[in-house]
Amino acid sequence: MKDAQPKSIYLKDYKRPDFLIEKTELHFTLDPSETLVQSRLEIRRNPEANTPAASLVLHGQELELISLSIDGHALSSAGYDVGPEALTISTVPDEFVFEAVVKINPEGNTSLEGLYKSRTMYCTQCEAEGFRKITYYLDRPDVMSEFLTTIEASESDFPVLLSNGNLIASGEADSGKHFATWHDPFKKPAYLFALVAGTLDYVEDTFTTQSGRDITLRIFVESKDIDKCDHAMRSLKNAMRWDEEVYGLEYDLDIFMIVAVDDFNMGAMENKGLNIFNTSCVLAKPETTTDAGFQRVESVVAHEYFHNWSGNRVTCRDWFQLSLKEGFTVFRDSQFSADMNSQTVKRVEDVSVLRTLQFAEDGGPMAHPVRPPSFIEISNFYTLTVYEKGSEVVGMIHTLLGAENFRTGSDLYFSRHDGEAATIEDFVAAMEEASGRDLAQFTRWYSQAGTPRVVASDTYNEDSGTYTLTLAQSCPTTPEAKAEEKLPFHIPIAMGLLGDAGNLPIQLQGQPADPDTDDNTNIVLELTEPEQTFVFEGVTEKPTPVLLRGFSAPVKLHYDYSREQLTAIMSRDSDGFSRWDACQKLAVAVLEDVMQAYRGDQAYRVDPLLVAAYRAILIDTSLDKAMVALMLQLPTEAYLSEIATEIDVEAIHFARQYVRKHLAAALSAQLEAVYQASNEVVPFSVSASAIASRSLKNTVLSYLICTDTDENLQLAQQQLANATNMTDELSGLTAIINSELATDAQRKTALDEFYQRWSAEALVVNQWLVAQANVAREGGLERVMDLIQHEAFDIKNPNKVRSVIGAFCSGNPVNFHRQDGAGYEFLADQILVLNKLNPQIASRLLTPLTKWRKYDKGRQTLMCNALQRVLAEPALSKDVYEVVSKSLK
Ligand code: 0A1
Ligand code: ZN
Repeated sequence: MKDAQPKSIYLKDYKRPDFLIEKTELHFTLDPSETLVQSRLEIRRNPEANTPAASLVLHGQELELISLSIDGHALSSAGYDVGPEALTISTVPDEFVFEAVVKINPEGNTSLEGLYKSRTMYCTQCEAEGFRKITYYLDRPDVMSEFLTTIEASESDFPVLLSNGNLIASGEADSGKHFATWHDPFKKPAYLFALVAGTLDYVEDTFTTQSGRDITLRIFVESKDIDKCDHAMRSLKNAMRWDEEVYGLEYDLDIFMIVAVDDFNMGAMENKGLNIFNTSCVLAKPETTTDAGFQRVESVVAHEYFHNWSGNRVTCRDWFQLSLKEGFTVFRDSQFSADMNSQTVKRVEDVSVLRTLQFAEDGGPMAHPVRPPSFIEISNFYTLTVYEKGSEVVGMIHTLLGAENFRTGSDLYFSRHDGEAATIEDFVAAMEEASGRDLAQFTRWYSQAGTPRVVASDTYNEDSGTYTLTLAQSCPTTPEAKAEEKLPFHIPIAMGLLGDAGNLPIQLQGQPADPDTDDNTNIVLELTEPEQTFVFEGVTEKPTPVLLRGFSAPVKLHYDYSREQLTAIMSRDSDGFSRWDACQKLAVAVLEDVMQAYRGDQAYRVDPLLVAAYRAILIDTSLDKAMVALMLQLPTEAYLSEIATEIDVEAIHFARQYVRKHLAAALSAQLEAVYQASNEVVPFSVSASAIASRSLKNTVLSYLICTDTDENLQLAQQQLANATNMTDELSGLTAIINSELATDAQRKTALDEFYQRWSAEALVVNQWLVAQANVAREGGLERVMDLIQHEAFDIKNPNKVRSVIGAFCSGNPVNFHRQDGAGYEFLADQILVLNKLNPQIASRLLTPLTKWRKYDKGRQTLMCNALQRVLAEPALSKDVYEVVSKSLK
């Protein structure tokens, strides 16, 4: 790939397709290494083409061409040209039938893109550009076609044959094999095509839509997993009902199917009527699945289902518009999860991911706007920015417009663009029309990269009772634009004022009080200028501003809070998110004290304010347990690294451990009491309150294990032995293997017994691998090198790669960032292997190395050396080339 340097593709070069495909008929004859794909495409010239070209150019990769014909006439090799990425036919009529026969090799397909084998099953992954590995086609999302798909295979090996839409015929084929024909009446781009064949069992249910149509729901799994489908089915039905109630959107086909696959690059895929899921995002039962796992299943099932409208009925014109479907769908699934569980907890979880991982992406060499202007390999742009920041951008529109106008805008968008491939402009225009608001400045969120910084300062005038708040915004330089070139964003800042006894009423100067609202302690300021001042009247005492309630915008907001002000917000503000956020800020300040002492070789001091604040939370039984658990969790090493100017790996790790131990010792009585109180035996449930209770108990256990008390080690051992669910069992195991009290033998016994108990459950074994990869004790790299030799590891399976290599490199900073660079060399070795097998996974694993600029000089050199070694590989995939070359720029 390196000989001809991979080219960038630009949004500004977008042209409408020269040809359209009205109808697509496919016939698959399945075989492990020689699958035959016959296609019949009804093609016509696009009357709206920008630059009508005479020749027909179809995408195609790794296809063995058997034959071609146009209108029934076979083409001789003089009539066409086949390259590694395209088939060109120089002259074609205005309207014609194109037929091709190609051979493909599913068994040899380790990229897991196109048609491939996973264990005993055939399945497909076509987003973004995988369909071109199945047959010659116009593989772009603005070419939408009706599909008719026939699959022919041995009935004994592949009793189940599935594709999109409705089953219209099945039976015995002339060959003696059996066949099934599926018809999808909804026009779709090729990236939403799917095929599955295998020996699968299913659970079935029905859903009656609001208009009274009965939909058959089926979840297909290997028979050993049939007892792990209930939660996904329940989640699916909840999602279907919720989308009707909240967005007025109803399902359209007569059947909705989900298939669980063990080898899958991403979480899941929204293929029309036939969603394909990574087993990790669909299978769940209490014995094998943690609470986080249950919640992930609920949200991913909902996410893929919601795509049926935001993605499938209205799709993207081109891949630069990816956030049109992904940002909106993540926003919708977050609203859903919040409604099903707890608003505040969901918000805290989402913001933690955003501030830790997306902000890091936005500050690194791969930073890009929510709508990137260019890419080399689109698979590299399924990012936290496109998904999570994209969702925040939709969320800001929701905040600015209000729920009602937002819903009107969404209705308009879906009705106006149903059956079309749309753009981000189309979405914003619908929102503007529905609300009468001008979002022109707001759209800069889609085109400017980087995390804006907002600095707040204030004055209070006691005599006049006025409080003046000044907000100033800026945005750092990112690869596509310098800081000075960036234009101000339109930033909604939800806020309130806190006084001694609680929140104060808000009266903004020059703005009449809103008679419609009974909550006058909350306001959304709109920051649109580089600097703006807001004056509040009738303020009877010097207030503490509570800024960015609910994290109303994806910005870094700075205000010079005193620690006392933070504890006041923590205990008294009306907004749960802000209470948690204040707690995090206080903890960061305390951790920074210790980091400073560590660097300066001074005595360590943990601010008693934090101890007191935690004590108050632990003894207040009226508080929501989930919130208590979240507040007790100190900012992660990843978050501390993100906010650092230069990452001091050792200081961060030391400080966090030191403060944890200090808190565990100072609060041991309260921690023990909370542990005992929440360790009751109750029937298992995944209700928000049951999850909250386990979360608090296990957070507390992670503190108890930091003490020097043998009884606490026994507590963890008992919990591991007696657990009736995976959340408790895994927390017990994690506590033991991280404990400094445990002996090597005790740690080994716990791990061996766990493995023996669960070796047949791939998803549990993955969690066992993650737990080990994350152990921060010395020797982590050697342990991980042993793990990749373990029988449970398989480099061809993305879940295993993520569980060992991914977890180690991003979740175990002290070991990965070893001073001698051995961690970096290990990762480069693995990336070079994966570059050949599965470029998408190889490229994603690179992320921790791309952040080299934030480390000390010594580490910078070592990290760059590892990247250079990867770049020197002669046969580098586009995926890896793009990330390595951009991160070294
Ligand atoms: N569209 C899917 C996820 C997905 C994205 C990219 C893929 O290959 C590059 C595969 C799947 C979703 O958002 O769920
Ligand atoms: Zn999605």
